[in-house]
Amino acid sequence: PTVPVAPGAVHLPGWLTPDTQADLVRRCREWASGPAGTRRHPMPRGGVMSVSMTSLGWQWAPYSYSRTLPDGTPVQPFPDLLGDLARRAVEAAYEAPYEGDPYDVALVNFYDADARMGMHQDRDERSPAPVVSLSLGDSCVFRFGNTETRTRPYTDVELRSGDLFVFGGPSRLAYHGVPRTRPGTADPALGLNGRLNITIRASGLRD
Ligand code: MD3
Ligand code: FE
Repeated sequence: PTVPVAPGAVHLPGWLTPDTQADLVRRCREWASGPAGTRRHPMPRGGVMSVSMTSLGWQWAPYSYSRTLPDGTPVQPFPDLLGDLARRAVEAAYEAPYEGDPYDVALVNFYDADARMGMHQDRDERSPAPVVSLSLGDSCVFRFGNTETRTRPYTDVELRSGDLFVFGGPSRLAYHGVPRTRPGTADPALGLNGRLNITIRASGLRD
């Protein structure tokens, strides 16, 4: 099923098969154990994010993109697999061929039981291409807001393992966040303790 949540925002529950989910969990572990590793980034107004992140293709540094980590470690290449998956995801969501900028950045976000993500906009990309979000493991409450403020009105959506969410058009700059996960809701067969979210983006940047 395809569930429109707002103009340009489309939720496709259960889009990933269990086999693809298991394959992506395995690959996320490999990417996270590479030289650039996984980081909890500092926040703009102080403190450190509770979500651990691995960047592929470009490092979200934060809060801009770079080909290296702050200590100079090169970011791992963007996997072709994720580019193909993103294109197929957008085509499934909008039921139209994708003709936008090439997908070239992924952020792998790992949430333990206490991790949250505050309301924010994603505006570091230089491309209007939709953001593709894939959820694995524990369910979460995803809060989808408006483009003006980080407060109400917003819609809370339950995201479960295997769900696809595509954010394009007028929704591309909407505030959004993850107020909580639901620890222990992952299928034990997936072998994942917590929640993984993969976002795939077009940076609109060139070297
Ligand atoms: C709406 N991640 O990485 S995914 C992020 O579940 C991020 O880890 C959350 O927000 C997570 O920046 C939410 C859903 C998502 C991703 C990007 C968006 C929603 C978005 C960009 C624009 C609008
Ligand atoms: Fe975001």
